[in-house]
Amino acid sequence: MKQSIWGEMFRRKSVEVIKAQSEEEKGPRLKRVLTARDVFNHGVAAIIGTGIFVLTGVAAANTAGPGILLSFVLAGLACAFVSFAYAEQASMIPVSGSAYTYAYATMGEFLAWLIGWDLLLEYAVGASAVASGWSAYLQNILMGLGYQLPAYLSVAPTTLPLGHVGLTLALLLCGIFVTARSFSKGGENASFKTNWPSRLLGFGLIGVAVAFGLDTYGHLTSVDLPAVLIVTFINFWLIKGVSHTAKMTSIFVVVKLAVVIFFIAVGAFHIDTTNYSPFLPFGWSGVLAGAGVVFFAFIGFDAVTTLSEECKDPQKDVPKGVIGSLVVCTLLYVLVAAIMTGAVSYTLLGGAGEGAPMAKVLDHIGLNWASPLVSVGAIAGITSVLIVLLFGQSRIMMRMAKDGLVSPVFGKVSPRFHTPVWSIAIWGVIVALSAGLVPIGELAELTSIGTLFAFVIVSLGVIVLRRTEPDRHRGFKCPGYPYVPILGALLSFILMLSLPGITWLRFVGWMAIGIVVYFAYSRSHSRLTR
Ligand code: ALA
Repeated sequence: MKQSIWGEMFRRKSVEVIKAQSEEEKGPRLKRVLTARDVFNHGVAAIIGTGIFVLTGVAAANTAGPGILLSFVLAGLACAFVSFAYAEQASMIPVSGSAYTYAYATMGEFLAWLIGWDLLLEYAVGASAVASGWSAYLQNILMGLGYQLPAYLSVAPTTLPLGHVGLTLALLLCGIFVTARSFSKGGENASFKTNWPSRLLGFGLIGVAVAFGLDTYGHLTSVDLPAVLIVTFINFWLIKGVSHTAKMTSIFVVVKLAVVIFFIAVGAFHIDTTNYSPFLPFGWSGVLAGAGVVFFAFIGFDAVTTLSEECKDPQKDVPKGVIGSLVVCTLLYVLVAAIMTGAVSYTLLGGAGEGAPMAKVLDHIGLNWASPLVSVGAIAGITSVLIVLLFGQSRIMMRMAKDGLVSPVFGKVSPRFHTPVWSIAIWGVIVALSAGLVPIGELAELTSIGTLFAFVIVSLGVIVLRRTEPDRHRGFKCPGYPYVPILGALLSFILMLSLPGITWLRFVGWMAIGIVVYFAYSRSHSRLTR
């Protein structure tokens, strides 16, 4: 019996069906090779990166002052509540789609689609932001060695009209969908006679997008080449397989942990408590705004859940990995923030070199020899974040493709490498382009708002599942139910509110495009429809 639109939008997949479908899938599959240690590494690999190595200094100098410490505590607390929600759902639904799959089980297809679409902001846009941070650090090192890249190859163009780019992409996507639909409607019998209005509309939209695109091209004065190259390199590596990736990330994790611990150990002896006064030069609103900025540093603990289909024992190891990696990184962050703002005046963390605050602090306390060391740690750290985000993106898309909500191309697993090659390659190209062409600040905030939205939904999902599937076995149970998930959702929403209006506008625009895509393609192609 055909369902109403409403029925289709809110149809859910029970946990049983999700698990059964993932087990029944035909063709080459992902390999279950990862252990609890790999999962923990993956979490730390995802968390410590651009946020702590690049954004902390700017946030302390311009937004929160020494109160950045409290910003870290606040953001960490929100993430802790949310991590319990992720852990509980990961222990019930051990497939790789993360928040997207959990939403399918709890809130229905439409919201699941929106979360999947929204997670593009966390993973793909996040990876672009992280790649820009990587490039900044690399150029710092090169400059120390006396090399400097020409300006047109070292940064994203500052004058790129983002509204224009957004509109171009939106029109292009809509145009492609409308055109594709006009051809698929009626199958082989589709003729220009019956489908001409939608075909004309589709071609028209594509035409306008091309015109906008050409106009944007005129603004391409420079490109961030190192960012483009690192994304491309990592994607080749990801295609080779998850055990290769796990080995590479664990080396990076060791290097970056060593650097962060070195910074804490050395910096602790140079704290001058007068630097903590005034503690809140920008007031409590500064602390809240700072939390919105440094939240970026916590993003990634949830990415552990995208590993579920590649773990030997996902129901136990994934919840442990999510919570364990978050706890360790939060402790390190609070210590780093205390030392950064205690060793130098927060006012010195802005201005020139603001993208490398740890190196700046070490220079200030007279350890100039150590700052290249920090840069190496930062490069290692940021590379591992990039690996995890690009990895996670390909796995979520793969899951959405298996559910029929995006093209099946994204779901194809290579028989040779056991990885979703097309999903990795297509997203690799998109992320490389946006990393090369869009400035980092804009990207980081968009990533944060997208991630926070997913956090709200995952937190509420725990409550829904406790009601709809009260008896199902949970390898991990969220403590303090229902207060902890409610607080997780609430704090995440408050952090969303602390982000600037323009970020909200972009977020709403992005979701609006997602809604169009759902109605133009995903709803009719869903595996549940078929
Ligand atoms: N938490 C990750 C970083 O800071 C995204 O780079």
